[in-house]
Amino acid sequence: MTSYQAGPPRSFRRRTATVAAVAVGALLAVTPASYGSTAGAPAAPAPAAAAQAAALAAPDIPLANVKAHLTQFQSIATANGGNRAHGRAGYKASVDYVKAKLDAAGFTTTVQQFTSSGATGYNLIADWPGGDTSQVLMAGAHLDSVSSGAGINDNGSGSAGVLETALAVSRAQLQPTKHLRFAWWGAEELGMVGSKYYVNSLTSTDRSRIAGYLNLDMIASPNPGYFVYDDNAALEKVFKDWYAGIGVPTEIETEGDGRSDHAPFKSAGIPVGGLFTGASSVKTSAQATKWGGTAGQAFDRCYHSSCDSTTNINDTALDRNTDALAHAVWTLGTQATPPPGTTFENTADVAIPDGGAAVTSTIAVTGRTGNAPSTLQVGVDIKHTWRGDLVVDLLAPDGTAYRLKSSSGSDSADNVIATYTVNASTETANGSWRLRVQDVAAQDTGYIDSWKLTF
Ligand code: DTR
Ligand code: ZN
Ligand code: ZN
Ligand code: CA
Repeated sequence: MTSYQAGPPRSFRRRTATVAAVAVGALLAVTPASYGSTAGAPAAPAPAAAAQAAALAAPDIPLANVKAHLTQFQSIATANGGNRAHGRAGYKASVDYVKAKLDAAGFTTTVQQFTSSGATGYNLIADWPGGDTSQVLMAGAHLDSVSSGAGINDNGSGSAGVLETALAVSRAQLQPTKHLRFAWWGAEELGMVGSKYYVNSLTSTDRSRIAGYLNLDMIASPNPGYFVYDDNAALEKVFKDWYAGIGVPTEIETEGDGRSDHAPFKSAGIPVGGLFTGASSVKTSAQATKWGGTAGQAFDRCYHSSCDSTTNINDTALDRNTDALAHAVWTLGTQATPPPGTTFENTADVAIPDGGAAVTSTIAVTGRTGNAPSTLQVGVDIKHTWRGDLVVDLLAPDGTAYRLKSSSGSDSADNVIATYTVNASTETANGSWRLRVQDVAAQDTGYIDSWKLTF
């Protein structure tokens, strides 16, 4: 790394104390206002508000109801050649079953047709009337199986979990602040065809109105693990906190990138989260110690096999994951939409390697509509003993870099504490924004103390 030569000889430069060990990367707290931390988080709710919040706690979803849907999916497969695959009668019969339940419960349902591999496919979309349609919270699951079996864990389990959560919304006559939309995808097993078709069919405005998408794909594996998607810090936290509340440790879902219906949403810059209990990978002994089950055995030995039937289900996992989804829908769906002029802040310290590689800190912005403003305010607080070493950029969700500060060797003053105005009007507001900082000269070090975006 070429050290910066201008300025006083290095021997005269102040050394810095070793920066305390700091967290690196994105840390966002979920706040009542949005899927990102906001400056000046709201004070503790007044008793009435606390009572209201408590009143909005999700109900326990009856396991028997969820299993009844699996029984129906099994019957449908048995009556239709043993599967519920794309292009087969069993898939359309599955759509008809789920749609009938939702229509009877007061949802506005839409069947979206598409063609894949020469066969007609169907997505089922169910909107719960009400809520702010500029803030849409979605939950979904693929309804199709592979052709070799009934697909009860993959993915009758996710489909039934999403369905029963939707029906619980109806039973509660929930009046969320956000608009709730539930979806059952076709042709996931052919490569997320249905969910890709849906996302691609949205206008950019409609896409920007989706505050988050929660995906359930395989949530009741017989030898279950408890995995939470880590694609968005705030959504991940909602699920992790729920599981922590029942004393069940979770792991981040690592094998799924791009492997289920959250992928098209993530590619479109929409925050995604989800739950997973494992497929053909093998449970380790450490995992068996924390979760029970059998080490050295696949999470689901019947993955994509004919034995993926109603006997291929772990009831505890099915119950927990469905309750976790309900918690997420109630929690995220009833959060107040952030008002204009909202600040999103990340206060996690991130060490900046001396004369080394750039580091980033992330803020996941949601709850906004449309594009960012032409006068986006970027507040930066970097502690450093020679700020001339530092190059600072803002990275938009699509990766576009906006230079905030270039290095200037002679500037030996401490710290970068400033607010920059960026014309970000061509950038979608929702998404993961990053602050990128690089120390381009040896000696003198520091760390990102905090930064914030005000829309
Ligand atoms: N591709 C999914 C199963 C799957 C495999 N890994 C993950 C990770 C996260 C969700 C799903 C999956 C399928 O066969 O439907
Ligand atoms: Zn599958
Ligand atoms: Zn699946
Ligand atoms: Ca330095």
